[in-house]
Amino acid sequence: MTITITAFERSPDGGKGLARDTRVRWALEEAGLPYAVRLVSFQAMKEPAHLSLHPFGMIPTYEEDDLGLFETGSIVFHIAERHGGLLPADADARARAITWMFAAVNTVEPPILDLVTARIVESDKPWAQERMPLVQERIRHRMNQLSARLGEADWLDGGFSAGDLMMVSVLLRLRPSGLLDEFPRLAAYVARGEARPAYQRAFAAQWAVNGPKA
Ligand code: GTB
Repeated sequence: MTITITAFERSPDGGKGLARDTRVRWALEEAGLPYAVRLVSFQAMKEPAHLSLHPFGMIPTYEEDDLGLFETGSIVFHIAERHGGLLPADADARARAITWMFAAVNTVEPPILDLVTARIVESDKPWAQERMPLVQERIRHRMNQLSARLGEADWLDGGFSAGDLMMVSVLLRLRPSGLLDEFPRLAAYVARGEARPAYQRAFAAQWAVNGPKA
């Protein structure tokens, strides 16, 4: 089995690991699977060869022999389903872990992405400053709920799972804004995820591509 993913030729984040290939790299590292990376430029992402893999012209994609996938939730789920270490064996615990994966991308990530949009895409609009507190309050509301559910636990539902991998990856995007640090339990949860050896290997691999060149 040969696995190839795509990633930015050079991520705009300069190696912070915030582009979405990092979560796929992390899942592959947790599963102990070797993989190759095809780096693509912004221009190449919009060309037919890449569009045949990713209809929306984005990274990451995932190729495994004849199978081609896009969407990180689906890719991480595929890896978790076929390989050990990311989903519990017990059927109910597995269903709950998958629920957390969906919660990460469907319920927690959207308000965080809205902040990114507000800061980058809409910053020159006359209403941008007025809207910002609303955007931030929506995030704080969600973070309060998530923090209350996590409580003093290390992970969202028993042991580390693909649900945590997705949630930590989503929360990482919040760190540059300073909002993550307003929620000490969530900041510690993210730090626990980052401390995992598999995350460290994934981060180092993307850093080798995107970090400042020596
Ligand atoms: N829902 C899809 C998934 O989860 O796979 C979203 C994929 C996606 O948004 N891909 C982005 C992309 O290819 C890269 S990760 N964008 C190119 C385009 O739209 O033309 C998003 C991202 C980009 C940059 C930073 N950064 O610089 O910090 C962080 C995250």
